[in-house]
Amino acid sequence: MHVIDSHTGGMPTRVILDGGPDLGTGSLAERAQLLATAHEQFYKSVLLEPRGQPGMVVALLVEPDNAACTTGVIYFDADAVLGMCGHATIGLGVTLAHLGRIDSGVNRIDTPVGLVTIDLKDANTVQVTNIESRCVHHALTIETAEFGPVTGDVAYGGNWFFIIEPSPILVVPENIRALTDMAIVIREACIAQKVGGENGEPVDHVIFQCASPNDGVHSRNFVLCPDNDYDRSPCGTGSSARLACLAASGRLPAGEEIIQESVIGSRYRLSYQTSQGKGIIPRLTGQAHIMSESRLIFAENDPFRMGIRR
Ligand code: PYC
Repeated sequence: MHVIDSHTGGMPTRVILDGGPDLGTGSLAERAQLLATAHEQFYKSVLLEPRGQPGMVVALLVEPDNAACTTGVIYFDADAVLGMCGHATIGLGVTLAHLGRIDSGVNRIDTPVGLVTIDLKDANTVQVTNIESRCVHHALTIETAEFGPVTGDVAYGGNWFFIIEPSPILVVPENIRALTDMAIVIREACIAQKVGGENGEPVDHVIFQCASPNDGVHSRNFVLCPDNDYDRSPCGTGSSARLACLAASGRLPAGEEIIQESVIGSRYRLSYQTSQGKGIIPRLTGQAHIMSESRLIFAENDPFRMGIRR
């Protein structure tokens, strides 16, 4: 299996160029569903240690539904197939440029949740225009046994987010363990209390949001992903969901650019345009760096060829 690894603001992406499972000829959404339901062993083996690393997301290149797209892609982490992934789309753009498959300028990418565009600004910088994102519930309170009531917004940015602002815990690297533990409890409470999308979609990510102490930076976040690890980048789909909430509450006008930083200090530039539908069209710009190009080997006699199960 031929892979290229990059990181976007510290968050790893593994692009699989060939060697994935046969997902048939259904729509991209159907192929993603088949990957989620019938190929769990495959996606765990590529992402769990020893071949993978915590937090890593795979971008599996597949045929697009839409022939006008440069490629189709299915994103997944060690625990779930994702609708979209912002940091991995930036990593994908830089990887395709590294391979000489795209030049500077705009390319369309097909994902299971819709078409996104990447605009390659230089060898490391990509601007992503995401799918329409929306805030579906404002200031909803859930109950948790450990932390009492917690209030947040439910929003969609390609994945489903519960966004708590201001964060009850200081968003600094020293608190990553405490932030992770609290976010897991909150996600479980959202699922148990059926807080999610309009059609019952479960919350799969939790965001703690706060002001940044750094000049010129609008805000800082901590994002919990489905694999119970945190996003080292400011999370592209999470930033999209948050932009939708800022727009819905009149806190950010269309076209105004802000800087969002992650808990480890990596940054995206964010803005949005209004859309015809209920939400907004987010735009995020970030940087990725190639780390390695390799072939993964899964020998029959390797006791950990399926990854170290957690
Ligand atoms: O950047 O959208 C994102 C993302 C989702 C999960 C990890 N990163």
